[in-house]
Amino acid sequence: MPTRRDFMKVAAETAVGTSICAILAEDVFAMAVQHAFEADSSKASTHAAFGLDGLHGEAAKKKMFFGSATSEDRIISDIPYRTALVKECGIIVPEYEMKWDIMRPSATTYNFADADFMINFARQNGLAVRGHTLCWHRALPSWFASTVNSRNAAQFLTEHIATVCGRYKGRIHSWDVVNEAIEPTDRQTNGLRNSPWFQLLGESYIETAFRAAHQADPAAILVYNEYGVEFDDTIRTDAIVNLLRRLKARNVPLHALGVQGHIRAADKAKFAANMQRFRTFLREVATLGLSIIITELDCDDTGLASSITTRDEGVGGMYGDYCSVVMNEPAVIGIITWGLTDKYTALNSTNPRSDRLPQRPLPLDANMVRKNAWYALEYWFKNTMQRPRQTITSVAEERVAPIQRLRCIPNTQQSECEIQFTLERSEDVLLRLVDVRGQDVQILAQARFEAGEHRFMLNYAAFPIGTYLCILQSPSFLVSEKILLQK
Ligand code: 9MR
Repeated sequence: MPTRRDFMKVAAETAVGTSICAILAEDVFAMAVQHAFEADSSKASTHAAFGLDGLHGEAAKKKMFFGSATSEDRIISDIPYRTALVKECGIIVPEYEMKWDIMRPSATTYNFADADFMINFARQNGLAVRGHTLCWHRALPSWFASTVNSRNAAQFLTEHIATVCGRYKGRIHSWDVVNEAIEPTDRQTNGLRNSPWFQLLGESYIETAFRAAHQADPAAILVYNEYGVEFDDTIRTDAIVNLLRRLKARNVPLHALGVQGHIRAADKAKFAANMQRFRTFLREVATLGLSIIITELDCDDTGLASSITTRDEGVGGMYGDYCSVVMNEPAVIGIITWGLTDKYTALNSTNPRSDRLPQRPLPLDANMVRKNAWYALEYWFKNTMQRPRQTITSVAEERVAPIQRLRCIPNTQQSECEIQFTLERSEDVLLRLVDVRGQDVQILAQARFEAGEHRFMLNYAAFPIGTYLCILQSPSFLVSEKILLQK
């Protein structure tokens, strides 16, 4: 029997779960319902249908994109968060679900469930997806060290990439193929990090990874993703540019640099002092013919006083300074923040404040309220130059699976409503009626139904008149029908 979580997943995968209804006014509710019946889940129609005015909406006017890192549990469990995510973002990136430690429970098996959920959620809400990450020195599974050796490492790497990229072929806007391969303080050749992959394969692992990714998904934008380029560390930035140059010289399929953008508000003066060098670095990368994506922007507020106003102004100011550099570089095509709301920032565990107050590094606060950082991004999306072409359209925007037919036919004289649905195969089904606030009014059925047509009679004499939503869901689909119940 499917669990509640299975049903919740399906609700979360659609733009019209109780979630949306719970907070939107009735006219928007009506549009949401209509949207559920427009099987076309293209981003444009989603954002138009909901009349969204979030950051991606602004970015898209300049042919850029805005999105954020997210994860499965918070999408499933947190309705206001999920709503804000769909409203603000045009693209999401799984913070965990596509890393080796989640995808590879053993050397011979794959866990696709979590990544599949993210892909389906994105698809059904008209969002693009960044894949993160195919080759990294961290988040490796526990079996890795004792199983992967210099004889089989290339095989492990190429097989993993072929399998994962192949599975999501056409569904991924851009892949972080290799993550954080430079660390000059490790004192290896070419400033490369002394990572397990480097130890096993030498520098060639980087090229191997990009070639495997391109072969498996030729349409995806392939990204080398790196941090620590904003400040006065030219040994580091030179090593990065030289790596990119070597890869381009060898015709490696590399399309963009990912600049993570983990910054600190307390580094404002340091950032200002190095702005020109940061600009030059971005120019150098652009000159190699690469696009640039800001992939993990957040602004650590440690070092700022406890006051919320002080921190929000400090963080917002730093977002503004950062944007004044990156938005003025035409090669920068989009911005992703590492989380959307302070509620889920990883910084509270990786770098807690000394006063133990939760950090405020992201565009929305823990109640999904827009902060200075949000307005700084909005300002810069409004004031940046239009990019020459829309890169986000490289995402395959398929039609969602054919819906299971659901019809509701009210009979006002009898205060009854006939509910009919047709299943293409035998399914565990939940059929329920919710009000415009998304509250369950009645569970009409929760059972296994055979393929074919089914009918229910709902007596609504005791219900207040008004608009309701009839929802039919199973672990694999969710459809809904708006009903106006009058007497
Ligand atoms: O934010 C992520 C944190 O919650 C994870 O524990 C960690 C390991 O999987 O990864 C963090 O995200 C990192 C990203 O994957 C790569 N760049 C640095 C990010 C912050 O550490």
